[in-house]
Amino acid sequence: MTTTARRVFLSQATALTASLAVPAFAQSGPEFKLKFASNLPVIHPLNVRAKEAADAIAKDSGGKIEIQVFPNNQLGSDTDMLSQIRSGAIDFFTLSGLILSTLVPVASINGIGFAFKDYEQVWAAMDGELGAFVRGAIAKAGLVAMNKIWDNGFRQITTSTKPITSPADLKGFKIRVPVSPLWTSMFKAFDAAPASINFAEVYSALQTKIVEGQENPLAIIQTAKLYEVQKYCSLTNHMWDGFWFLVNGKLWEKLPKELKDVVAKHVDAAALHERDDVRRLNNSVEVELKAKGMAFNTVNADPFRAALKKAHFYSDWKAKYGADAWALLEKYSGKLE
Ligand code: X2X
Repeated sequence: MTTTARRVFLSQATALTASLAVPAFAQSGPEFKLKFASNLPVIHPLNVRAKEAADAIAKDSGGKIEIQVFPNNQLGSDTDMLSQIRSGAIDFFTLSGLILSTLVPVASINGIGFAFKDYEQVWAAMDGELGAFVRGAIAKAGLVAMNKIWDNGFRQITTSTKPITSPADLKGFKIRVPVSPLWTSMFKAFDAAPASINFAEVYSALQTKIVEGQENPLAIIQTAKLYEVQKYCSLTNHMWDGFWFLVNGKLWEKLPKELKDVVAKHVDAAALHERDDVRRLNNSVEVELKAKGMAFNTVNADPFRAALKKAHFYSDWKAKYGADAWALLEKYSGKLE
């Protein structure tokens, strides 16, 4: 080989090696550029873990899937985002089952007042037959719910005016609730005055005193800084709430099997991490919230449960969900009526 020929050969070889070393995706860009949206602050574990899942999915799909994360209602309120996930304007969305119930009625069943006593019951139900039943109903509405529901937590009542110690304290009380018939019905059963407001508007509704109080898990009271506009926190644990990780149905059909597997694997793994994070936060954050000036009280759940019974809350909702769904709830929660 002459020197020139050798040089040409080497440069061709280098070019060849270089082109082999560059994965296909770097030349063509991702095949699926997708959007994930949520209503929670960027520092909430749900968004931290969703971002981790997005990174793992990008890597494991060889760059074929890119997921952009939009936290904090950047793309609109829950009501807006529910329309967007249905139309395909967004691809992934974490939504409380209770709010999803405006489209899939049975999806609110886990929020029945004082049903679950602890996380052991919650995960047995939601990773078991009750969760499977709800996911089946979600699928019929054209959305796909990943297997593992993400934790929001047991909900507590905060107020700017007084602690809630008994159902009597809720009489006429102006409380913000998320947009969901179950929430409204439950606080009406306590004779409160619930106002349906999307989370995007909650801080300002509290700040401007449109409502006196709201209810959310401690992790949200902390990460959304609701302590800045609320004084009292009453540990009612009145319901457990979780976020279904929803996927637009048409996108899911379109995704090849191996990419579906990559998405499901990382999203469900992230859900389990998020559950740990949220539980830890809910258990530890009380001290910080006290330091920020919130006053805490515990309550006895019995009179609250009795008030709901008296208002026919349980029997009315049993009739709405149907005996089959109700039996699945009670399988895990124990008898409620
Ligand atoms: O809207 C709420 O209060 C929140 C953040 O907990 C839900 O998404 C249900």
